[in-house]
Amino acid sequence: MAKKIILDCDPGHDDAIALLLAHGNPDIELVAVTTVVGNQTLEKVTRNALSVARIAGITGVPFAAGCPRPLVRAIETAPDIHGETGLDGPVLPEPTLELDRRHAVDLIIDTVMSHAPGEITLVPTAGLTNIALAARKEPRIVERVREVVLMGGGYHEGNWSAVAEFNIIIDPEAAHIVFNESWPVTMVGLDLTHQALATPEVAEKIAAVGTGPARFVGELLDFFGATYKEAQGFEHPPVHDPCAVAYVIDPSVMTVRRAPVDVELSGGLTLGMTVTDFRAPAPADCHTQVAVELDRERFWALVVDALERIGDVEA
Ligand code: PIR
Ligand code: CA
Repeated sequence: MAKKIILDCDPGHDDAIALLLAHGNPDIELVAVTTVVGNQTLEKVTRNALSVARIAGITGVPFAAGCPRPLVRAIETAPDIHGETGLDGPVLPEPTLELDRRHAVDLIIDTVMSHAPGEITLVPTAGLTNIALAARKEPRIVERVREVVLMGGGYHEGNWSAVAEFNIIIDPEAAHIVFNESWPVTMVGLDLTHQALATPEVAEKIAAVGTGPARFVGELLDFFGATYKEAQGFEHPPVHDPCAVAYVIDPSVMTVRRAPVDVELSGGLTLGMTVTDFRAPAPADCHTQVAVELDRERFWALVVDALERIGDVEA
């Protein structure tokens, strides 16, 4: 049976690719998409999500907008990487889907509570504001969710400070809530996603699919590749968010290690660090694990396969 997921995102070039992967893969059923401030303002990332839905041919899935700012901190966006729109590069079509009237937090709660325990997996690929608030508003979701597979953090790498990753540091209090609830959490962090580099060979395989959605991904990678080179000195851009979706599709696409993770809230230099304790043995109540090594070939094969299945979409 296909795994049911809620994708909580801030598109974002790699979020857009995560959405395409989730939609095109037969082992995933996308049951809701929610947005949150992150790479750009809530208004921009929500519009981007709806435009991507049109490009991908996603219909019949509720999309809802969530929190317009983090719990405590001021808004921080990433225009250096994702541009002024949050999805600079390709020309985006006017959205055709209508936004669900519910707040994302309520859509998450309604979806989890109306499914059987263990049915819904949460896949956050942005700041954790919506997820944290959902856990606080309806604590029963914590037991009911199958697992949380999130893109964020890292045990050795940072990208927004020496030790912190963007999705965690933009709302560290929310991340603290999510990592400290009792649900199983898989942290697909920078240690893993920096292995998912869109090399020219990858871009070639995607171009060879030859469809509208594949061309869209090519344009995303062109822009993302240029900004990643300029702003972060990467030869090829790391495509973070689809890695979390890939783990849900097939956990054997990466190795993971069970280890306690907590989020630093008071460090002078280490705010937002996902402090990971690798001392053995992991405590019996350890409910967190971190992604370590990616099977790159199989990961990219999943992305290409999803694009092939999506095919050409009537606009
Ligand atoms: C990527 C992101 C933010 C900043 C940079 N420099 C690069 C976004 C991606 O969408 C991904 O979810 C996560 N945040 C990676 O840090
Ligand atoms: Ca993201």
